[in-house]
Amino acid sequence: MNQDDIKPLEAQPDLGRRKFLNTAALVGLSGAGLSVGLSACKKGEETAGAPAGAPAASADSHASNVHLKPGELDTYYGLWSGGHTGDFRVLGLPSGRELHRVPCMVPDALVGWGITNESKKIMGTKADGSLKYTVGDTHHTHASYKDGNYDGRYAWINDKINGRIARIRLDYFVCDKITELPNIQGFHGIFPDKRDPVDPAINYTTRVFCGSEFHIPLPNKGQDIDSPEKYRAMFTCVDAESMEVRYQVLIDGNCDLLATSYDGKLAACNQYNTENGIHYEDMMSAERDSCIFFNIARIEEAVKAGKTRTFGDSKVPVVDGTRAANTDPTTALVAYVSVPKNPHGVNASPDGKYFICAGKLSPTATVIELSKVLDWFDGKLDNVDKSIVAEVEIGLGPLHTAFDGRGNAYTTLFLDSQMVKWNIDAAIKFHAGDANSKYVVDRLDVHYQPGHTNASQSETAAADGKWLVVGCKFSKDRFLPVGPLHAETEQLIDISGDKMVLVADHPVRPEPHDFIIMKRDLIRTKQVYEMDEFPLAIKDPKDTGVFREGKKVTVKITSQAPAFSPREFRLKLGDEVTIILTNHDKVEDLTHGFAIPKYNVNFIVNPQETASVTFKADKPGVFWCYCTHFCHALHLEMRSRMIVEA
Ligand code: CUK
Ligand code: CUA
Ligand code: CA
Repeated sequence: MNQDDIKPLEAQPDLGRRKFLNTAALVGLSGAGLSVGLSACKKGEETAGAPAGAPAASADSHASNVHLKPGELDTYYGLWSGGHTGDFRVLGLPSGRELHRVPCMVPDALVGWGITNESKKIMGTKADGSLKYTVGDTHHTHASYKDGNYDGRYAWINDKINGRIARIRLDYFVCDKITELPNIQGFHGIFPDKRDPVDPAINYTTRVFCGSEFHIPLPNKGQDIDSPEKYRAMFTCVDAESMEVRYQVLIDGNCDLLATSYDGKLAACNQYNTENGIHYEDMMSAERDSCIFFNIARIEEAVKAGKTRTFGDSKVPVVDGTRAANTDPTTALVAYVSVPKNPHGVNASPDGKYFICAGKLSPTATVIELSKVLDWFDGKLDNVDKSIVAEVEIGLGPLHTAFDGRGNAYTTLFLDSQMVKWNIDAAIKFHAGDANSKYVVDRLDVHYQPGHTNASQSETAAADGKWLVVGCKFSKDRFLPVGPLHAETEQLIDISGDKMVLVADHPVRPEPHDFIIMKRDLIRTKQVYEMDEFPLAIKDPKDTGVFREGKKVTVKITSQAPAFSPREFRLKLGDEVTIILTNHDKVEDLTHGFAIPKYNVNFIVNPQETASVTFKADKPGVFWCYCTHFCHALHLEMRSRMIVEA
C-alpha cells in the first residue's frame, strides 16, 4: 500500500459503530444515575500535544523494529489469556506471531489434552472418568517473580466460569496443576505475591492471590437467595508450589481484579459492587465503591491463631475481612479505600509506590500511595481515604493501566477508544492544587474499544518502556471480514518516545483479556523431556507388548521415527484397554501422534515423553493406529495395527 492510500483516522468509515457504542453505553450509564462529564479530560491536558483523535505519527520509522526478517527471533515473550476459548497463548513480540497455545482448562485436539489419562488427571474427572468441565474462560495470566522481576518458573491463569486456577510450567510450557477454589463464583483477578511480607530471605513468589468477582450466598445450597446481605465474596490465597488453597478472606461486596505490592505486604482488589447488590441497577447505585487492601502478614497471623471458620464442605480456613469486623486499623486485616463508581483494573506502579485504580463509570484514575495505607494499618493515618494522592480525569471508560518505568501510566479508555498517557507525579501535583500541572502527556486513537493493555515488563521493577500492546475488543474494519465473528485487534504501540506511535495491528482469535510481556532471556525452556519424569515410561523397547489381567489389558508401545513398536497388537471385544506410549526420539521437535480411528483417540508424545489413554474395545475390526504428526519421510507408513477380535 502506498502512503497516499492510508486514510487519516478521522476519515475512516468506522465511526458509526464507535459512536453507537459510546452513545448506548452512556445512555445506559446515565440511566443508572451516573453523571459523567462529557467534557472531561480538558483539565490537566498537555496543550502542546496533538489533539485527541489526530492521526498517529508516522509508523514508518518504527516499522523496521516490528517486521522481523525471516529467521529472526522476537525479543519478548507475550503470555496471553485466550478468554472463553479457555486456553493460554504464547506470542512473540514485537512480531505478534502466535507461537503456541498451552491447553489447560478445556480439551485440545492437537495434543490430546482431555484425552490422555495424564491430562485428565490434571483437569479433574467425575466418578465415571469423564471430564468434570469442558468449558473455561481465561482472563488473567501472571508469572512468578523473584526480586521484583519475572523468574521464568511459572505462570498462572484463571478460569472465571468454573473457578479454577491453572499453573503453567514455563520450562515446558505445559499446564501441570489445576485447583478449583471453594466458596466462590466468578474467579476473576489473579496475582502472585512478589516476595514474603515477613521473611526478607524469601524474595520470590510463594503465594497466588485470587479474586471472586461475583458474590454468592454461603454456603451456596439454595438458601438466602433473595437476601443480598447474606451474599459474600472471598479473597483466596493459593500456595504457589503445592497449588493447595491456604486460606480465604471473607469480604463484603465483591473481589474483582488484583495487584500486589513489591514488598509483599499488601494485595489490592477493586470492588465495583460495594452496594452488595444482586440486581444490575443496585450495583451502580453508589457514587463510590472501593479498592480493598489486604494486610497479608496480619491475615496469616489470624489464620495461624485459628481465628477462622469454614463454609459448607470446604475445609479451607476463612478469616473475617468484612467492614464491620475491621474498623480498628491497628488490628484490621483489610482496609476499604473509597474510589469512584464501579472501578475496573487495579495496577501497581513499577517503582513500588502506587496502586492505580481505573474508574470505569467515572472518567478518573485514582492513585493510592502504599506507604499511606501501611500508615493507616499502623494507626498513623486517621482516615484510610487519605492514602489517595490523586484522583484525576483522564477520559471516558478507563479500564486498565500499564507503566513505562519512567513515571508514566498508560490507561485504556474503552468508551473513547483511546490510550491516554499520563504522568503520575504531575497528576499528584494537580490533585494537590497545582492547576498548571499538565498530567496528560499524549492521547492515541486505538481500534476499537480497548480493554486490557500492558507494556513490556510493565508490572515489574524492570519496566523498560519500549512496547505497549492494547487489546481491542472490536476490530471491525481492520482485517478482512470472515463473517459475523471478527478477530480482535492487539495493537502494538512504540512507547520509547514522548508520543505513542501505533506500529502494527495483530489479529487474534477471540477473545483474549489480559497478558504480560517479558524479555525473552527470562524464560529458559527445555526442548526435550526427561524420560524419568514419567512413572509409566517404557524405557526399553523390549518391554513393549500386550499385558493381560482378565479383561484389563495394558498395551505398551514405543515410538521412534518412523515406527511404532509393536507394529500390531491384538485385543478382545469388551477389553478395558490402557495404551501407554513412550517416545524414544531424542531429537528436538520430533513429536509423534497416535490416533485410533473410530475410537475417538488422538494425542501426541514429544521427545522422551510418555502418555497414556484408557478406553473400552467396543468395536471389532482392524484399526490402523497412525502417527498424526509429520515426523519423517515415512511418516505415512508409521502405524500400528490394532486388531479387536469379535
Ligand atoms: S477484565 Cu477483560 S478487559 Cu477480565 Cu481483565 Cu478488563
Ligand atoms: Cu511419527 Cu509421524
Ligand atoms: Ca458500584
